[in-house]
Amino acid sequence: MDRYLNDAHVALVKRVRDFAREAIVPVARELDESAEFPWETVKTMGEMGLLGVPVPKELGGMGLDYLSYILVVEEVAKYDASHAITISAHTTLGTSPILMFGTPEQKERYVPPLASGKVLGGFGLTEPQAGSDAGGTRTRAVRENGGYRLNGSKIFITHAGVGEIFVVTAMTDPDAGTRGITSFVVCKPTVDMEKANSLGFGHDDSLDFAEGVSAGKKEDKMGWRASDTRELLLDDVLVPMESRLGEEGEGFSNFMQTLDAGRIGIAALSLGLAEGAFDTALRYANERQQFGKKIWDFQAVQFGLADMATDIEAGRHLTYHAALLKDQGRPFSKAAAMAKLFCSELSMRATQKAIQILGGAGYTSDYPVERMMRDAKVCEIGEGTNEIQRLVIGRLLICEMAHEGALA
Ligand code: COS
Repeated sequence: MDRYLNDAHVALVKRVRDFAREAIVPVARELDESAEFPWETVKTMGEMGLLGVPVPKELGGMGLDYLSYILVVEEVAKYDASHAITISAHTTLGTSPILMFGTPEQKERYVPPLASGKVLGGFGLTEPQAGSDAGGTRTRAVRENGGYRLNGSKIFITHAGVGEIFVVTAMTDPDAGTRGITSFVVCKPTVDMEKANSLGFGHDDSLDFAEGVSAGKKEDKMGWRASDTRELLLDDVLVPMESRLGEEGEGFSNFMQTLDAGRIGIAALSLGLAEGAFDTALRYANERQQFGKKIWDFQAVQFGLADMATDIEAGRHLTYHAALLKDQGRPFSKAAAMAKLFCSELSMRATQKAIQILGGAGYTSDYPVERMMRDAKVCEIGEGTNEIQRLVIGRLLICEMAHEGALA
């Protein structure tokens, strides 16, 4: 992977790997069982700068390129996907829309506490009636007293409980379809104030908490169990004009761009999961003896590992390539959808294969591969189902063909 990575990338990966092995590995299994949010390790990730990797230094981030951020998500996911999605949802979904579409005042106000890891952020898009059909939002924002009144509810929102700053979407003009959707920044206090106060992380008194924004039901999930997923309720929330992110009607196009970038993060997370499962299977195959020899010596096992390694190599090229395009300011929507599609399916194949190689041991929680398989499944669903990725790729292929035809 030398063609993609420089010395700084390699050093960053090593720093993250050392941290993950020392701090995340010992707690990952227990956190998965208890479905508790890992406040302590997330605080450390914030102190290390991992909650603001691609954010400019002057706004409290590390000021690194997007590829660095992708490498961080991948490396953390090798050890625990819940920690990786915490970084990913916070950075690409919570922080980047403000960075990309916010006014200078909004950036100054919200980005530093997010990027420095003082508080967690999230993105409120999905609703009971608006999932893959992201334009079907029912949440309404009506102009009132020089601001807007918001009513609606969002579901499956990462950090809706623990987080404090959210970008949410609402319909300002129901007759205008996707062009009637607008984004807003809303704040609410964390649900775990006691923890936040004891750790000195997760709460910022100076934020403009709006009456009526609250966390709803916590989801009991199959995977990503230590990440916080809940409803985000908007009950008669009055926000000032300055809370609007971008112009009225720009919300749909803006969150599509946010999702394009987020999908590279999910590709990286999936890739990390596949790599973690592969490493476990490789080590196990070299230790486990059957019929008087290491199971590695059986061709069936070697072929399985060879397939996994080949898949992973291909996924890495797709993911790093998409990140590189983004860093170079070139169009990357198709590359991001391809990376997300391929890597999420790869992570399912790799984690299942790893369980098969570990046999009965792989089916128990003594090894991380069963957790990894549960964590992998949602990568085929979140930030756009794989059916949506195929649709996005298909549409872009047709656009490209039409464009080439026009040039001919
Ligand atoms: N970047 C910028 N603008 C985009 C865009 C992108 N990637 N994709 C679409 N747009 C624009 C279009 O150009 C169009 O603009 P105009 O109104 O100026 O013509 C507008 O957005 C509407 O686009 P489109 O007609 O393609 O919208 P559809 O309703 O057909 O929806 C899909 C398109 C299905 C691709 C979209 O709804 C989608 O991605 N759904 C999945 C959502 C998702 O990932 N949810 C999970 C969230 S987890 S946080």
